[in-house]
Amino acid sequence: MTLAVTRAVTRAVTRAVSWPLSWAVTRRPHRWSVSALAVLAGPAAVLAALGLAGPAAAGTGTGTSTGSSTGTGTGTSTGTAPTVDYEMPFPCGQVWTGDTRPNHSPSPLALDFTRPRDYGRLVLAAAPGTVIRVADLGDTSYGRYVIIDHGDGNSTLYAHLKAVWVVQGQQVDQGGIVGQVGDTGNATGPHLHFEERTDGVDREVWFHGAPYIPGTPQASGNCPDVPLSADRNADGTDTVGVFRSNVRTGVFRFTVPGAQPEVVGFGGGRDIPVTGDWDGDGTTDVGVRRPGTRRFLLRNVDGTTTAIRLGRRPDRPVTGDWDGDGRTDVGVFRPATATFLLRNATGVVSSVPLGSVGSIPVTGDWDGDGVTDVGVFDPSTATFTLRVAYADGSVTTTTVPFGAGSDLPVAGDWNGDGITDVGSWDPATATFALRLAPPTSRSTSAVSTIRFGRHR
Ligand SMILES: [Ca+2]
Ligand SMILES: [Ca+2]
Ligand SMILES: [Ca+2]
Ligand SMILES: [Ca+2]
Repeated sequence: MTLAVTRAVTRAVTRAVSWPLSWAVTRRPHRWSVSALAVLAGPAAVLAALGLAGPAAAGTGTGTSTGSSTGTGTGTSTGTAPTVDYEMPFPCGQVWTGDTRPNHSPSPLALDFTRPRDYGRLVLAAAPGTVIRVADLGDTSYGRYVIIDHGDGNSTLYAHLKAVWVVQGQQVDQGGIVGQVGDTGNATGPHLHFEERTDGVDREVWFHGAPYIPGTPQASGNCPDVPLSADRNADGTDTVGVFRSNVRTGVFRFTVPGAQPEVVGFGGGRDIPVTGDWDGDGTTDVGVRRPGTRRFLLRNVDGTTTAIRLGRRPDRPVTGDWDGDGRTDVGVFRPATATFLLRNATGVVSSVPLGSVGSIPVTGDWDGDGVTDVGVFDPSTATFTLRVAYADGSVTTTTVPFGAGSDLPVAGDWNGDGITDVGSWDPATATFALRLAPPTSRSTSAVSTIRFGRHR
């Protein structure tokens, strides 16, 4: 991605947010992070490094595929790193053990992951990508399974699922929920059958930059930051932030110009973050959508939580002031039908079709009339499509190419002119690029860059 001007104000923000990487797990073992050292010291140290208290969760699982599991954990490795930085397909910090055997189908390189009480546990995407297959083979083979395409011939496969939470064609981020551990297909007990593939052929499974040694309990490092925006001081200008999935809790971190980041703990580790001004006081509040219960949990100023149930599990949460009353409402984008479902203050839900199954939703007030509009980001073309509906019933859509296909889109009013601007966050560098012009403007606009969050 090419980035243009970095303004002085942005440099000040960048200085202010250059906080240390204090968390226990960093993403690359070659940095000799706490986690890398802990891995060398054994599973107990891994748990300690991840802040998991209590007895070690490592232990024998309760079921494998047909045949006995004979993983030996000899430590042999073919030594070839995948070109995708995979993480374990489980929530941050959860400890799982994968095993295999010589006659494991389709390859001894496939792994069966188990842990105590594993039935129904969440299965997460090991890397970002496109869901290219959702299938159900009944009582045979993989049963209910999903394949995610990560580009350049790389894919991952998740089998024997109890339930699938994604649809074919959908974009999933790293850590996105794929489904739940089950025992469908040819399985004698619950477990996750997992494969990493290159050009459709199984390859040695790697996690967190290192080969996984079968039979070894390992804590998941699938703890990606998610970018977001907020106006935390009610000055009419949005700043950026990230939501971090910790082992048990969710943590919002917002940039604060000239000061240390603001940290707000809310939600659980697998929740999807949302932001909005729920009470209309001008300050952006935090919230989450909990996919399992399909509930939005919105944190009020007085510390109470408002719960609103909306949508289905594969739906992606969105927020905006759909009715223009000054308070932010909730909604979802449904990938299967490429439709927004927007709930206003009285509970009425209206539907707005836009984009395609592979679109990532973004929302903002693109025309500055006080009513939030919808938009989508298409990763295949790195293009925003922004929709504005006018009072007379007419609708316009504007396309804005911005960022790269591997970026995650963000939207916010970066320059405080009342019109929402678009932006992007590059997961590889944890860098925001914020477009400082009305989205409907064709001018070559200035771009402000801010490095914030933990890169992947
Ligand atoms: Ca507020
Ligand atoms: Ca409203
Ligand atoms: Ca509007
Ligand atoms: Ca603006």
